[in-house]
Amino acid sequence: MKTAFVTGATAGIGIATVRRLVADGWRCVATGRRQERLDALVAELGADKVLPLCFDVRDTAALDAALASLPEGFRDIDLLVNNAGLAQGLSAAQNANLDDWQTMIDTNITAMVVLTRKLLPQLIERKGAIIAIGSVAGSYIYPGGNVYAGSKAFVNHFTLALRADLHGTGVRVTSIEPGMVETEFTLVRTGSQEASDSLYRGVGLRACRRISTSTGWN
Ligand code: NDP
Ligand code: 8X3
Repeated sequence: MKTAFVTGATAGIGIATVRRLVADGWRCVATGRRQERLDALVAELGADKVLPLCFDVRDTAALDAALASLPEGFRDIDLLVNNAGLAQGLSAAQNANLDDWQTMIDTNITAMVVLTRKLLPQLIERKGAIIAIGSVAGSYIYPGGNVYAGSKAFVNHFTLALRADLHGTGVRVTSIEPGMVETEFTLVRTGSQEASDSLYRGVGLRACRRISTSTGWN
């Protein structure tokens, strides 16, 4: 049985990814800051299938401790899903809150590259795979998207850079750039359930700009 490491598995795209992977026969390390959500996921899918790791991805010391705590059976990672991420605010750049910008850069960029670097040696050894969740916002910009859009452009570009560096190692690298998906994303971004409900109301189509795959993905 193969093992995936999925960040941001307490909600939205991450929790759906864990459910799908487990249904397809994978074991998953599921991460996030909300312990009760991780506990519920373990109760739902089974402790033999899901290993919860509760930590903030921006905290490198906590990440190191979490990785060191992985038990036999969840220690050998075949697939890294870099999903944890967020947007904060929708202000134009000239009015934006710098703390919001820093939070997005720390979470969407820095934490992702740190975790990826730490898992790369074993992913290479196991000829594993990396999937990064970018966004259409990384290519198609809207007012107020500024640093969020820039961080997602980084995700997409970093994925292409990884593919170049890892060519010949057997590691497969993919980015997925979803369009609007109804999750907790807009609630987190705006702090308003009403804003979230109104954005997603009536949205029937779910767009995905590109799924880029390296040779050999199937
Ligand atoms: P959600 O808000 O529903 O889920 C975000 C997940 O990221 C949660 O599990 C959250 O866990 C985790 N997370 C956020 N910050 C941290 C942190 N500092 N440390 C640990 N975990 C963190 O949003 P989505 O499912 O929509 O977002 C998932 C990814 O998809 C993001 O990268 C987002 O940019 C991307 N995306 C989303 C789209 C959408 O329309 N929804 C479209 C395109 C891309 P917790 O709060 O428990 O820590
Ligand atoms: C999230 C999609 O369009 O709300 O990446 O920025 S969008």
